[in-house]
Amino acid sequence: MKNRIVLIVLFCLLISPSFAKDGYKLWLDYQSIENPNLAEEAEKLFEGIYFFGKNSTYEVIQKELELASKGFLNQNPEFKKLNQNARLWIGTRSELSQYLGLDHQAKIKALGEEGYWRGPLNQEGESLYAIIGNTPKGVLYGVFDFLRSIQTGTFDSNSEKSDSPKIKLRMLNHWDNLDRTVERGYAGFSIWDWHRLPGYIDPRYIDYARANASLGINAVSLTNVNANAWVLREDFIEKVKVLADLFRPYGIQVFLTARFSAPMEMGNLETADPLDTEVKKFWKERVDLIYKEIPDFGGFLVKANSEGQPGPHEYGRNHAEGANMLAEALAPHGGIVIWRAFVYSHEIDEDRHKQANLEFEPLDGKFMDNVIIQVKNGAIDFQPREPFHPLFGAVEETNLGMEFQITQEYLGQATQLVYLSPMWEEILQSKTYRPSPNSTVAEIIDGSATDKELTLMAGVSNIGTDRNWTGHLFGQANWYAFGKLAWDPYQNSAEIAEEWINLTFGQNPETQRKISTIMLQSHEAAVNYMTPLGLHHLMGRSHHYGPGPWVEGGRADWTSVYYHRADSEGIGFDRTESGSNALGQYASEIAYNWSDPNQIPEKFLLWFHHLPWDFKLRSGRTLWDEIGLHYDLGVKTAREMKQQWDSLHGLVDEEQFSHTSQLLAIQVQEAEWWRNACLLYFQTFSNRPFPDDIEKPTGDLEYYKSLRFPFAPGIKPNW
Ligand code: BDP
Repeated sequence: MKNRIVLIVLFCLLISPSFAKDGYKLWLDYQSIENPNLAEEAEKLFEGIYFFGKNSTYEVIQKELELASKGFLNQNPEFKKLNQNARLWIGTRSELSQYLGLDHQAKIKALGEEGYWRGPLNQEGESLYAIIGNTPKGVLYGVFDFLRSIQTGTFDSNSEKSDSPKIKLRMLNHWDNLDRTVERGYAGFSIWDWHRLPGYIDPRYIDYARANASLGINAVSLTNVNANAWVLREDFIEKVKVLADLFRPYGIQVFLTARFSAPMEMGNLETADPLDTEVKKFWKERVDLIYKEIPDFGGFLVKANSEGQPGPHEYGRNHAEGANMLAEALAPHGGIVIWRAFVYSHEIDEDRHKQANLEFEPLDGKFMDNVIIQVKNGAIDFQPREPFHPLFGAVEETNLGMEFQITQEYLGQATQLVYLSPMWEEILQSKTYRPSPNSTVAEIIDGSATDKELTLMAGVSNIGTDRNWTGHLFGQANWYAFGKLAWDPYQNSAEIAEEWINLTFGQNPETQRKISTIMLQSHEAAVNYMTPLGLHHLMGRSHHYGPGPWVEGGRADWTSVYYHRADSEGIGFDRTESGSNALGQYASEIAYNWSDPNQIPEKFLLWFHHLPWDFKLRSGRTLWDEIGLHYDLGVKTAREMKQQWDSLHGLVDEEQFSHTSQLLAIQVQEAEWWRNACLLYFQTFSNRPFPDDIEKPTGDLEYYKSLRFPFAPGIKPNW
């Protein structure tokens, strides 16, 4: 009997999935340290930890150190008294002031509220290691960075490091509905279990907070921008309070989306006019009520007068009047309004590209100081590649924040491996030429070009209830990279990838090199097989997943054909002076250079120009041939990515391997689908043969047109 039990246990251990990596631990998987010297150094520190104070943030740091010590060294850490040989000192600058020289104190102070310093300290001949912030939050960031350095094998007890964030609000925007569906969410349901809150606390909330804090993400808005007024009800505020209380020690502030018509839906008012006294009173009371429960509530994120959402325009008021009304209610509590510049309405007859600038430029200087205008990275809508949004640089008096989309709505959702950091980096590094000739988007976002302090980078979350959080394992890399760029928008995508790979797949150089190659080419590959050379908005209209360059549902307004404008002569959207002149919304240097099809970067060619099929590109080939080549190159790169990955069999964990390998196989098929559908369709206009050196598109255009995705995640089925 006993033997049988032993056998069963052994068998269970052998097949136990607990050894496999299911992705739940994200980049916080504290694995046993292989390097003996590093293990010895770490052991010394973990055996003698001293906290210079007591607060809820230090409590969560203590828990993190316990987890880390067990993972790294298979032992519990020891928390000591100062005179008991404590070697790892943890505290704030003021708590440690008597041990720090004046210069050292000044150096730490200069790092600001959220900065940290970590490094060796010599005390009476004893060598210690200290992690010091100006606030407990800074300490928390320092500790996570310290742990990361051990994970990546780069920790050196003799060297120091200091760091501080360049952007004030580093924020995730969840597009989560109260019924737990997630708009454009591809990783299961919403992690906010509203039904069981406030009584039940899902352990995921804590792991979510840990993951964010480890990256320096310090704000989250919990609910969909297509907002539901219910979240402002007392019973929901109780639920939100529980989350806010859990996140507070991790330095994370909670925001909610505010539905502009809430005074009518909840307050029984006849109007939501922002200048109406009763409306103002409604919001003031609601805000006061929230702050009673959540004293550090962040404020509201608002989508107004866009895609059918209510807003001030209904009452003949503008965005500033709408935003300021909310800002006035929030200001006494230190709260802010994040007002979105993504304004799409069918009422206007202009190029959709121009709408945000048309509505917001005239309001420059009219927004209160506690309002930030949150601008999507490009003027259309999170397309696989967009030029930067012309609002960056166009206004000087207004706080501008960046909105990136982490969830891959238009980039293969949670099925395709697309590392988004290079796309974000391209935007951040773009020269705006305004306010000064050398300004870049990053400098506007971090306030250095505009002298602004209230700065923001937001990312539309890709997180859901899937065991691995993001659906595709590599979706984690996008969450990770977003956090890193929000902390420092000048970081390099290759370095971020390298760090994430190290934390996720370990330190084998061959593995690292191959995965890095896959990641760094993945975005360009997707652009090539979806929307090369500045084409955009070619996806199917409802699901935003596969190709749909044709008119769907019989309406041509603002569908793909509106954007690509293919005809027998040529293809592309003329946004120069002879067309919509959206180009005129950029700085004159850009408008001038890009209005010449021979000068504009070819990646934006058809975004701004309608050109003949035989137009000659820099390669000497015709536009038609180049389009074909790009689509084909996208497919070839997807195949290479799959081959590279498959060569890692045995080098990465089996579960990670097979998850990614299967998804890459689908990605290859879908790249082919995009190429075939788009090229066959465009050929009906160009009437030209495909270039000789590409694999010829196969399949039946009518079949591609007939494909529907009624059950695609993230959308409500359109019966
Ligand atoms: C579009 C999405 C839509 C969002 C909208 C937005 O398709 O679901 O509501 O953006 O950002 O890309 O408000």
